Amino acid sequence: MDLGAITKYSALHAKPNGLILQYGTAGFRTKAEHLDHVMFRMGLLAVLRSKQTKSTIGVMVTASHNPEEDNGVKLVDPLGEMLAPSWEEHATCLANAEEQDMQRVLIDISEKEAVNLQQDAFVVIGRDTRPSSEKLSQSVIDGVTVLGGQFHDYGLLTTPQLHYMVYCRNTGGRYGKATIEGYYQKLSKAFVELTKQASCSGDEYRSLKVDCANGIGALKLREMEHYFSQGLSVQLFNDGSKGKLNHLCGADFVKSHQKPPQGMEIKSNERCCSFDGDADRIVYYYHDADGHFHLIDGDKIATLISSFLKELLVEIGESLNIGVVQTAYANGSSTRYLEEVMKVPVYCTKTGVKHLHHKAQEFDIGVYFEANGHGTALFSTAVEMKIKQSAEQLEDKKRKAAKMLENIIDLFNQAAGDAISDMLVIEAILALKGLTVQQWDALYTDLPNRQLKVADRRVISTTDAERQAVTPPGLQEAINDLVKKYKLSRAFVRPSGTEDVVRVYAEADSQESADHLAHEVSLAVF
Ligand code: 16G
Ligand code: ZN
Repeated sequence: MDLGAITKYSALHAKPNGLILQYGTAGFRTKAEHLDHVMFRMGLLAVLRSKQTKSTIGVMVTASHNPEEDNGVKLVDPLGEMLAPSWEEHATCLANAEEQDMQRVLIDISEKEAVNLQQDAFVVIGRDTRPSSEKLSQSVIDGVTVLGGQFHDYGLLTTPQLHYMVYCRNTGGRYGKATIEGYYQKLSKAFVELTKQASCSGDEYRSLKVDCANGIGALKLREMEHYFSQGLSVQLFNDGSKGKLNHLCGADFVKSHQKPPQGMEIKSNERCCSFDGDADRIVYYYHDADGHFHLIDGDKIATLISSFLKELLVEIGESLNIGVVQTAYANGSSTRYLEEVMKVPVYCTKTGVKHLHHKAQEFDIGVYFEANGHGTALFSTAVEMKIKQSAEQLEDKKRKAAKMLENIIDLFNQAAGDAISDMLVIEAILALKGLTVQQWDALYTDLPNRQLKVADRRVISTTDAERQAVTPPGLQEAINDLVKKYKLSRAFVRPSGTEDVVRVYAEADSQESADHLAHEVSLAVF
């Protein structure tokens, strides 16, 4: 390590005095003007992580659904996964070190993690469309090069595309080609194969309105659309040509306000979806004939996907274990439907993609979605091989089903939840099953629910995948008593991982009851 050079360059990316940041569930996120030093230091850290794992590491510059003035950064581990927890702590330490302590912190991390400093390092970098992202990604590159790391700058990418690149590079090309072209080709080939088999080929199944949150999703979908246009035509809204990123549009807006984005005209029963600002989340929606808005969130997406996968397995005659992973935010109706009607085991983890992803890896086929629309499906290597074999060896209907499953596996981004990939999976399933958006929505009825925020997150700690409050003492008992007053009710509180607030969630048999319960629980938090 050339400590002299690090000190010199670090001074060019100086940390604002007194600024303390934490590597949270989605990396670092704050106002873009406060992030230059963090970017430089994450470049340094990515090199150390790359040397330690002897693999390519990813750095993504984005603040997802946050306002345009914000930015953020997260590191991507070798298999396209979120950074390991012990390295999250290193990231926090390094980002908060005062200038004069930088060298010591870097040496500490290298020693603790037994990093061989002679080892080569390779880092890949991607960024979203925020005005601040280009300069900030340059600061990441400064950090990488000052520690002697090699890099490839992919420039503008969706977050899941960067995860895909990292995964491809570390699996010797087995998963796919680590180029944007490779990504488009892999997904589109699988999608077109699938839709060829769909018997319902009416226009209804072939067109979709997409709200791109004025973000990177628009750019990438435009580049990609001619690859899959044979199977689907997409009409893009909020494509960044006029509006501001995530402003009154995008998956987060639609999910939290339960209304359509601005700038999109919706005719009754038309299928629409929204991406978030970095295209790793997706929700669907439509207006019914009476003009009522219906949201189809991550829970219903998981239901559609897991029921389709289960049907294919039955058809092929394979009994593999499928698990669905949710968080405490999953609507009670979705959990009940999955367990009681579909007979699929459901597991609950803490909020944050890394928790769901890890749990989903325990199954032959693990489907995970957060209600907010972030999710994907994971297939074990053994399953992938088995299905490939079946697609070659079986006959007739069974062979057809195995072939379908093989393509569905290729269509999922198994490195991370991916709005583009999920959209194509959903569109393929709807076409193959001949389901309209209303029929999909009618699988079950969401229980009315309400979310509120209250201050002070430091007093709250939780257990049981955030469903039970441990502190302050007496709070959980109070929540239990309140919940008993309502029908089909459930409520929990949890400290947010991204804002300085406590989140309150309540659901019940009517909107009025859910609203009351949420209000009463938030009073109990004080
Ligand atoms: C982050 C998480 C998201 C989670 C959200 C919860 C990732 C990539 N993102 O954005 O999955 O739903 O945090 O936020 O893990 P909260 O803790 O403020 O409720
Ligand atoms: Zn996002």
